[in-house]
Amino acid sequence: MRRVLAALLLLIASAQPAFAQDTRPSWDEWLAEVRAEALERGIRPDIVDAALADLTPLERVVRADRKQAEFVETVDTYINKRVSQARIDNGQKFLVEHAEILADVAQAYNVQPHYIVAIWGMETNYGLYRVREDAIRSLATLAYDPRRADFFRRELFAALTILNNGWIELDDMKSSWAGAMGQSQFMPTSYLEYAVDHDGDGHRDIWGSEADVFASIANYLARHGWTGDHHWGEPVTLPQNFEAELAELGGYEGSGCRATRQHSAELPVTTWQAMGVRLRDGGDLPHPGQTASILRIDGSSDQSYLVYTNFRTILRYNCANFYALAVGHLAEAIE
Ligand SMILES: [Ca+2]
Repeated sequence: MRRVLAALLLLIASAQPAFAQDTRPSWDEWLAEVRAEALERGIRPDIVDAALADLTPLERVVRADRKQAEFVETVDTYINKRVSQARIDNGQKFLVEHAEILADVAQAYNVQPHYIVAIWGMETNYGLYRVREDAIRSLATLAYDPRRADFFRRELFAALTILNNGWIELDDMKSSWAGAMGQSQFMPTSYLEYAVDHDGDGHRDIWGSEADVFASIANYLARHGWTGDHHWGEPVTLPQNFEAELAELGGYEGSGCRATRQHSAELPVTTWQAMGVRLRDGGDLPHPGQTASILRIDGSSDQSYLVYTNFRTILRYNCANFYALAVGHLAEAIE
């Protein structure tokens, strides 16, 4: 026991950083183990060899991961930056350009075209922003890094499964530094679950086929509870006594992803109307037949929104209220 204590004291005294790093196997040892597990999971040897032989970690991926700042922006700054006039113009252009495929996808999944295009616009600026990293290399780097090793290891095996299924070629499997793939920015596990081959060529090509990109986004939304004739929400004003009345009606959500914890309980729109919630221009709340939550940004009463169930579905794509608000505003602007 005394020896353990001495060793601990020595560790504390030495200026070594995180000791998780010290106990890691070398990259080569680790990679050999990943290869063995991939084969065990039934990935074909030629796929394993092509994807993992001579693989080296990507230093800039780890740097990008460490740099992810918790930057503070107001909701207005965030939305103005991402819902720029140029992005609205492009969204309208692409909505017309791809009208036929979008109509087909919208019908198949019951998701309105302008929401599909808005998510595509937010994720990769309508595919104009090309993700450039090799997905396998980025994922392997982050799976070796101790910070979120388990998460990325699962994603790495999902990516190998995608290659094994022949849905995309290794050289075409590009991602962001964090492993989000293609124009719809799907992590490999989401891809396995939700990506769709809509143009019927045998590939779920979220990198190069607009039909597949649109159908994959729509399928993701549909499978997370999207209602095709509803929209995202409304900017509203709250009555003076809002917090006290809300407390009696169930208060805040307190569960789900980080963003939904800022949502009030979900109640009939008529209840909010009776409480004195109004549209920001003073009008009555539309859609009395729906249910909705109140979202207050930083507890400020002039940044409040009535959000319908579709808003929660957008949060399943990316659990950040600012993101979902930007998607909602962009979709409305390009409709
Ligand atoms: Ca396809």
